[in-house]
Amino acid sequence: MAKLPKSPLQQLDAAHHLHPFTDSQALHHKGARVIERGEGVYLWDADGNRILDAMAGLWCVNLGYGREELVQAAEQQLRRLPYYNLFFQTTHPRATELAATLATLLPGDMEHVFFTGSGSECNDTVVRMVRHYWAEQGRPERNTIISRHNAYHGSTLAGASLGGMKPMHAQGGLPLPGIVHIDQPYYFGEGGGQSPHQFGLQRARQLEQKILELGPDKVAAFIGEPIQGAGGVIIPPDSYWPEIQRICRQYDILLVMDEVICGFGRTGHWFASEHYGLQPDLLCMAKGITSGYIPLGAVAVGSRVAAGLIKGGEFFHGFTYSGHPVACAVALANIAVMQQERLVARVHDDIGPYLQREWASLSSHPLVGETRGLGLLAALELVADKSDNRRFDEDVGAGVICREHCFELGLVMRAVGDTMIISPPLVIGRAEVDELITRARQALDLTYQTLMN
Ligand code: PXG
Repeated sequence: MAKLPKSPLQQLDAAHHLHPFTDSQALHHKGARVIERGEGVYLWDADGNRILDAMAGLWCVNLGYGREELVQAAEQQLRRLPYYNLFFQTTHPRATELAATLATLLPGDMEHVFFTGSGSECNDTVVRMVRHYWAEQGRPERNTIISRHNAYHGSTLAGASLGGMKPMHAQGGLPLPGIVHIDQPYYFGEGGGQSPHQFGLQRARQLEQKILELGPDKVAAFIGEPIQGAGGVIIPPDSYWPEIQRICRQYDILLVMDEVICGFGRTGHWFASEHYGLQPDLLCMAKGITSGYIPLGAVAVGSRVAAGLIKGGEFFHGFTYSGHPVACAVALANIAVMQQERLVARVHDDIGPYLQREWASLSSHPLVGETRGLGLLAALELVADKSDNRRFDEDVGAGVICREHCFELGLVMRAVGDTMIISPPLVIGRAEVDELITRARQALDLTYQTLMN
């Protein structure tokens, strides 16, 4: 591809800015893609191109761009109380109101929340909280946490350790001690000829094997995303989560659901734990809690752990920006809009099923081995041979080729290896879904031409 001259902003960026999850050398060669503005489900780049954002930023802009209600909430709070903290026996009205509002939306007996500034901080909080909880129960040896390969739980030391991303572990000697992994419930990639039901049970029972191998009295908690997002929108077979919950209960292991992506309506429920009939002990949220307009995270705590923490003296943990007042004000406004516009029901009954029906139509494409989805999450698998779902060699980079064609066509769709994924704003309309599908199909056609030439 011919190299275009870089704009002054791109030059400045290359000179001074180190980006997250980015190969800096490649970026310096090309120049960063500059996004300048957003409205609804669309973005505009510095060249004036309009792009349909089928990833809602990074799985977070659930109300879409340009929502005046959220801007107003932030502005009012900035004028009234731009900052105060929640440490040392203090609160401010927005944090308390948000904690109480979340308690009405959360599944099961979750009445308490601990605020953080991000999803990663939620998961660091989880590690410290479950170990503190068990220590206070007189069981400090219950400190190992079981997670899954190819999970994503963030980029801090604890988040990246809980995550199961091999390239992340390879940089800097992770995972931390006391964090171990079992296999993921990825049926398309690893089902190996079993029925989905059998495969789901088999992968869940790896948890039991791991607990027995470690000794049940050494295990503090199991953590999982209801649907793995960054790992490739991996939707477990229906048999998986009930079996995980059964095993956690049998061995008295705390169940932690990381709903940083799945929470706030993405699956057609406030939280995906409801979809799977789960009653977690802890639940992490971030991203959609403010539609990504401002950073905020929260760990919801069920009655058992909350009772232990409340009795257990001071928990020496917290962040300067835990429950930042402006973030809490935006979260309250975000939830109010979701309720006024009945967005969760809309995803469940209307736009979710519509998107899934249209998305499934892509399965007839010669490059597509499977489509899957729930609510406004969806994935498709690119394959070299549809008859036996043989995948492309890794060095072909089929997913990256498809992603680049999407960009050329004005569509943001992510590639995780050769899995193409979407997670559009919850406010997306039917005509916009039609446009998304049309562009995705065109991108698949162009990818086919590129790969077959
Ligand atoms: N848990 C889950 C399930 C996530 O998806 C985090 C925790 C960490 O959240 P913070 O706010 O610390 O980033 C995430 C974040 C991707 C991608 O490429 C996914 C995330 C973040 C950045 C990129 O899909 N998820």
